Amino acid sequence: MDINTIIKPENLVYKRTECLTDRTLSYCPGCGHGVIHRIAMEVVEELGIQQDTIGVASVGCSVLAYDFMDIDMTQSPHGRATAVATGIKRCWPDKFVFTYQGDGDLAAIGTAETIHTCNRGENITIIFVNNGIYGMTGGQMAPTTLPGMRSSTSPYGRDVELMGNPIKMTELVAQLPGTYYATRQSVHKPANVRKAKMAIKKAFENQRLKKGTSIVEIVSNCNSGWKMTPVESNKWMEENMFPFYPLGDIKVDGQLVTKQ
Ligand SMILES: Cc1ncc(C[n+]2csc(CCOP(=O)(O)OP(=O)(O)O)c2C)c(N)n1
Ligand code: SF4
Repeated sequence: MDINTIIKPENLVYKRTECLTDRTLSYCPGCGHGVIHRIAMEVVEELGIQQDTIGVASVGCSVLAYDFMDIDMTQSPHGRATAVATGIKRCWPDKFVFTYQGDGDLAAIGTAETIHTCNRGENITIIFVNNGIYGMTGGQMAPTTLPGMRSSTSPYGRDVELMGNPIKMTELVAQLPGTYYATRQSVHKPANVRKAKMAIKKAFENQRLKKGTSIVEIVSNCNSGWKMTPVESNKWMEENMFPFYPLGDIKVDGQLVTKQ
């Protein structure tokens, strides 16, 4: 079989969504950000809302998200993404507005914005990529760094006595009345990618129904910052991140999900 037979349209099994640009992603090979970009934009395409979606990129490795997502986007550094998204949504209540934030951005410099946005029940979608460290700036400890986890600023492992406990932001904001949907997903395996995509779709559909804030946390790797190969980092994530940050729904349709 020659190449021209293989690439016939009827043999097509995957096509990149037109909601992504042709730019080469700036992420490290093996990093979850690229997959999360793809599924977010596939959701936008499937819902037919490319012209009606406005994204807010934050600070961190995803600072250039507006180069990769072919929709209207702005950028709001230093944790202010949900505040900017609030303003955009209030000006254009019928647009689909989302933020794309790492844990350093959302759970450290943006703690106040995140909590108050959820508490106000702003009708937006928050995509929160939790890789447990500050990726872009060199792998420093973040509020989400696990106890004992090594980072460039906790080279002997996070000492809880000295550095405090990690914050489970999604559980925290799920307690707030304005948070309508809170879930934690991952993208390290095809089945998980599908679940994460369904969660992002639900979060966008909640906006159409004007239900309040939806937050989709995606536990991801930072293979460069964790100083591991992509395969090692996914294994490490399963063995260490998931027990502390269990995958699954935390609040659905405004109701907290009781874990058995
Ligand atoms: C001292 C200092 N504080 C804050 C910043 C802002 N800042 C730029 S990138 C970054 C890291 C963001 O990490 P995260 O949100 O976890 O995203 P990742 O790069 O891991 O995807 C921060 C905090 C900075 N550069 N220097
Ligand atoms: S430094 Fe980490 S978070 Fe940033 S692109 Fe590389 S692997 Fe991804």
